[in-house]
Amino acid sequence: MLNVNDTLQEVKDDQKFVSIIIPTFNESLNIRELLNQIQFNIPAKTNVEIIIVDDNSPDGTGLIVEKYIEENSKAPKQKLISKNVLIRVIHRKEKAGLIAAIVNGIGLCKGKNVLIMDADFSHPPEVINKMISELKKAPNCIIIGSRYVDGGAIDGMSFKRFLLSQGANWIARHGLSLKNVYDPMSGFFAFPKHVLQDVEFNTNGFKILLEILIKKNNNICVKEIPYTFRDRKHGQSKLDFSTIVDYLKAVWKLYRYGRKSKRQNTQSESRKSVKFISKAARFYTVGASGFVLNYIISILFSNGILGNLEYLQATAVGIAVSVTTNFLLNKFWTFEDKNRDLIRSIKQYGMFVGCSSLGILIQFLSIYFLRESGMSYDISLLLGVTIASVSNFLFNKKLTFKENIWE
Ligand SMILES: Nc1nc2c(ncn2[C@@H]2O[C@H](COP(=O)(O)OP(=O)(O)OP(=O)(O)O)[C@@H](O)[C@H]2O)c(=O)[nH]1
Ligand SMILES: [Mg+2]
Repeated sequence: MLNVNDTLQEVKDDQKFVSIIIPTFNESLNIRELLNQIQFNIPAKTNVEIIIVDDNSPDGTGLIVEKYIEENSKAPKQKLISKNVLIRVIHRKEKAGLIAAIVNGIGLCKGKNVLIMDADFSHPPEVINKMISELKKAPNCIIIGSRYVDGGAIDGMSFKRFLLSQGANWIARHGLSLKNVYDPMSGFFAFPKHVLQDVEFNTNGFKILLEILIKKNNNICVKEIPYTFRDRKHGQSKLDFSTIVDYLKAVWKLYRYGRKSKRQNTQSESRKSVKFISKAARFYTVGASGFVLNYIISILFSNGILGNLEYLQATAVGIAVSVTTNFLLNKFWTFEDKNRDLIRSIKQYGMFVGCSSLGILIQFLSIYFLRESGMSYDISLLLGVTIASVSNFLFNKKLTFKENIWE
């Protein structure tokens, strides 16, 4: 069970202005210096509580903090480091995930506001001062330390990590419709505790801010202040393949949450990104079904079960049947076109065949140009098929079913 060191009498009823919550796992080389620097950067006369939430770090991070408190307390057994700063440690039994650790810290903190940061110096303590003053100016806003607004930067991150971070950020902003937030993946942010009223955390992810923004239906004031993210000072990253899988699972859960709550509010799905993605998913599902059908029909017409055609004729029947079923499924299911007028449908069918042929031509040309420019055949083929499938979808959306591209 949790063992919470909150025995200090001075704070029993005293609400701090802000609780700085720092989850730790194996941060023994960073934690002392971090605690020193945070205290150095707290504005005078602001009552602050620093809570370290440690998941029983094998390198003794939790115990190091205990010792730090003991050495620096004003009096024995007190955890008050200076007149306005108190430090506490929450010792958790085992490593049970970052969001769980942070939620645990928030549940036990005494601050009116909460500030979350990492322990590895990726989040510079010098910015805390600015965040606290923003909290004072905008008491109902989430203040986000942002790498992606003017003045923000990333320093010393490996190219692979940079790509992962950019990819994850893109997915969050576009897939979850958070376009007005530039750094929804930030782990460095502050907010008034009341923001979390009626927010229930249920992803097992790494990015608690993302979950807060989605659960507030993106309907909360957000202020981003720039900072320079630096690679961790000491110690090892906890980011591994399972973190990426957890992230994708969390995004999927939040995506469905957003869709459900939007439906409840508007009775129908109105987010353009959601419509676009769901239509693309249907279009490619239809394409896959056509591929299977094409194969089965061609075989059945060549081996005597449905006919005894020459292989080229059997292939032509397979193509004709699958193009027709693809068209009908896309018309009535993918693009939900209820109009059954025969002439209109025949025209649409012609356009569908034209767009599909254009897709084939685009595939040939892309592969030709990529291959001739020196790229290997397998990569050229992969890119060619991708370009052709995307253009096939977009052309049919725009030209056959007369929809705007982005909806
Ligand atoms: N309590 C707790 N803290 C964790 C856990 N995983 C990571 N942390 C802490 O959360 C913060 C962020 O973790 P990092 O390992 O720095 O993750 P990252 O910033 O994505 O990756 P790097 O900076 O490359 O290490 C650090 O302070 C870690 O010590 C966990 O399971 N439990
Ligand atoms: Mg880090």
